[in-house]
Amino acid sequence: MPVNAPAEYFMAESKFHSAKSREEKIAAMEEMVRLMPRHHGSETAMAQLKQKLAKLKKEKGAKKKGGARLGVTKEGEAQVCILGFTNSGKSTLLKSLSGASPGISGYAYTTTRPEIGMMDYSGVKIQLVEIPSTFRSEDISVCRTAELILLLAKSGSELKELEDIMKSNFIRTKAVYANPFTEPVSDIKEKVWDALGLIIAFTRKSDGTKSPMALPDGSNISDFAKRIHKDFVKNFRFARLWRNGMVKQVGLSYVLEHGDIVEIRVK
Ligand SMILES: Nc1nc2c(ncn2[C@@H]2O[C@H](COP(=O)(O)OP(=O)(O)OP(=O)(O)O)[C@@H](O)[C@H]2O)c(=O)[nH]1
Ligand SMILES: [Mg+2]
Repeated sequence: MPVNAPAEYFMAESKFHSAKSREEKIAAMEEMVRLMPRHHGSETAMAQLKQKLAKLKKEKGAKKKGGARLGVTKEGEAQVCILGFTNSGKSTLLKSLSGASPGISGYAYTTTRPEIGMMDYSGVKIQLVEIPSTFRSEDISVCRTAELILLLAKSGSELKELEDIMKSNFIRTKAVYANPFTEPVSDIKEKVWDALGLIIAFTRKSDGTKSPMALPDGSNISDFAKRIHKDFVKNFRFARLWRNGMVKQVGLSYVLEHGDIVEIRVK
């Protein structure tokens, strides 16, 4: 059993045990790999899990040629997949949100491999992944472990078709919908951020410098401290918190709000 695994890990594990198909098992196991803490104590468990996953995938993809393709390595605070039919403006949006330079053209299926870009939201990095519209299972499976899917569609029927593609690939990741031909890019950016359910709190060092940290909405000082250093909770004395120009002293269970500035004091 992995050391310090979050509750979500055990939920994924129970999903794995109750999975009825191999696809569902793979999906649950991919989630387990994603959720397993990465530290020295979990290395063996992680290696075993990855081995099991590889075996499971091999059974499934025996007909596939050319070896397994690597997925997209997660970077940043969250991963968002951009899913849509060809010429739905995926690459154009990826470029305007992240500054990446994917190929863009009026021809169909210009993007043939997942294209990656990093979006900055108030100093927090969000990874964007354009999924090629050929919807190969190895590409679409990136969506399974992403935090969010951004569906680009020009009509309700297109949207419905995209949802059906998700369903048939056993993808249950939260999704939001946008039409880049009618919605301003800035609105789409806000929509993505809102759907991620994150807040930004700032760490404040004793020299007064601040740096942003993204946390799930509802996180408390303990969650915040853990992200800085594992010993911060153990050695915690109190935290100083700035909110709306006021400063107060708070404890580990104090719930954070977007925009809070926090300085942790340790023993
Ligand atoms: N008017 C308008 N045209 C757009 C918009 N977004 C993309 N386009 C055009 O639509 C065409 C396809 O855009 P892409 O961004 O390459 O679309 P894609 O979904 O990445 O397409 P593939 O990768 O080829 O499947 C290009 O000619 C773009 O210039 C938009 O918001 N408004
Ligand atoms: Mg493209």
